[in-house]
Amino acid sequence: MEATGGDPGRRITPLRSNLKWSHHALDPDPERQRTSPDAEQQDQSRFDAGVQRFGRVALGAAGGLGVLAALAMSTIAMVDRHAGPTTTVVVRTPAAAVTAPAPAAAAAAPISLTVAGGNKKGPDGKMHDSYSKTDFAVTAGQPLTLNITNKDDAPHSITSPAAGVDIIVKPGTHTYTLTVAKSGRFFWYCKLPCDDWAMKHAGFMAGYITAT
Ligand SMILES: [Cu+2]
Repeated sequence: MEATGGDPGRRITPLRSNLKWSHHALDPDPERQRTSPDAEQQDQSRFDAGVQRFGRVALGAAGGLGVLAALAMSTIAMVDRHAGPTTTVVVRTPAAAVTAPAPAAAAAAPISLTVAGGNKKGPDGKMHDSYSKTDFAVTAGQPLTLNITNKDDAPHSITSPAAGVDIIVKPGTHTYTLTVAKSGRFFWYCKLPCDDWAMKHAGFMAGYITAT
């Protein structure tokens, strides 16, 4: 009647091979993965001791209970291995985090763009005024630097009442700051009379500001 576990050796052997495998697979120290014959012998002794202690449980349990017992023994073997005088306890102190202020979020890289009159063909086949870039992504509350070269002889603007943005873009190259307090996707347009069609179409004298 082998199924009743009359022969302890027959029941324990498969558990042993399982344990040796999981034991090493779980070991976080790669140095230990290369087991010398000595270490192998120690492991075996340690394992055998564990089997002695849990033999009754392992033999008495059937099916899933046997697996649980195997896991328990594996855990105990790992604890044994790390116990003892050589155990190092690393205490992480939060001193650095407390004394050093968190680094400020990196400022967004400045964006350079141009604006010119009658320089971009529209779907109507006519040339229209346009900004070279009309979609802007910003972080809410953080300024985005815009280096804008206005090649036209009249000012244009980047205006979005909903976003609280109203930048007057003078002729020549100047630096402006685009800041949106709240997150959202906002339509903007050039509010200064220039190209009526372009002022209503994104990609020309209008576009979107996306603040996240
Ligand atoms: Cu304009």
